[in-house]
Amino acid sequence: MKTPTETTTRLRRQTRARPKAHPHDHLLRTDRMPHIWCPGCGIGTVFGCLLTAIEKSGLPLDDIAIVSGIGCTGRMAGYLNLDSFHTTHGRAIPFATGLKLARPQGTVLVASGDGDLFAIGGNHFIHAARRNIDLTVICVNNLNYGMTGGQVAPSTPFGARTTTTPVGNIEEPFNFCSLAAECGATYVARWTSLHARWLTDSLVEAMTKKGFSYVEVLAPCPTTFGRRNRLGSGADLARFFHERSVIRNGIDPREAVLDFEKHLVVGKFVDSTRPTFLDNYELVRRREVGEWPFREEHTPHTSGRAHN
Ligand SMILES: Cc1ncc(C[n+]2csc(CCOP(=O)(O)OP(=O)(O)O)c2C)c(N)n1
Ligand code: SF4
Ligand SMILES: [Mg+2]
Repeated sequence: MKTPTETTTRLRRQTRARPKAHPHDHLLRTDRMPHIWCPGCGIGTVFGCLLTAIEKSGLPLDDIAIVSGIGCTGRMAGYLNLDSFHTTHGRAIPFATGLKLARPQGTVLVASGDGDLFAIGGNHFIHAARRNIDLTVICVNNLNYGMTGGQVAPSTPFGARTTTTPVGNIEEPFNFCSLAAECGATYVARWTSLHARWLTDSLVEAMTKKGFSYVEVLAPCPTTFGRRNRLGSGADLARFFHERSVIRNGIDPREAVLDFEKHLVVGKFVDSTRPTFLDNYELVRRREVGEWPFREEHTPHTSGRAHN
């Protein structure tokens, strides 16, 4: 018979050998840990919200695929224990479009950075939104190219310093939410990485809704953007975004401005319905569309606002 000391030692060893599982472990490729994200980076918070949203959505895990491009955010797909694809820079949306068209019953998510989705991949974004491909696109907007050392991006605020704009950015950035809405996205929302509950709810809504959904998250990149602009740690940067944020659900996305001096507009801006690419494909395939030019039976898309 073992002495109490021997039993305690054995139990300790067992506990060490089998660390307590995290409730999300089954969604993770734990063999890929530790992840590459820097301390204080906002991507981890967004990733956590995405894991919770996947659980909350009730969607069968075998039916969800996630696609990323290249960048720090682009590492998300590779850490998820789903059908996940880490594709080439800027090409996550065309890859995801192919998946959706080949297997329409599946849910296809895209998670990538502001540079990947709106610089090299910008053309794919606008056409996927116009076609209303049934995808959920999650953009971690950290205002720069984090992975490659902090170059200017289409999101970098006017005057901000980056490695390629050392004395200040001379360009005006895009308002991605307005762009998405103008191109025909049927769900558009923006949060900061500290709006965890709102963000999680938006992700659930977006992934369970039919049509092109866009969810943007303003997130700190302390290592490249924050340091160069003397904005402090990741926590300081997250607080800087959160303190300036104002929730304006249902506002016209053109007015959902990111003014870092005054206020950063967040909220759900668009929640509307129109036929998806596959709906229209079926109509045309079955020869159920009238002869062009149509009369009253055809309704072109108009950007719909979210309900408060
Ligand atoms: C064709 C091609 N061009 C350039 C690169 C280099 N590159 C890798 S990631 C990246 C930008 C990443 O920025 P973003 O999408 O904002 O992601 P973040 O790292 O900020 O999350 C670039 C330019 C590449 N991998 N492939
Ligand atoms: S470089 Fe920036 S975006 Fe990339 S992991 Fe570090 S803090 Fe995050
Ligand atoms: Mg970025």
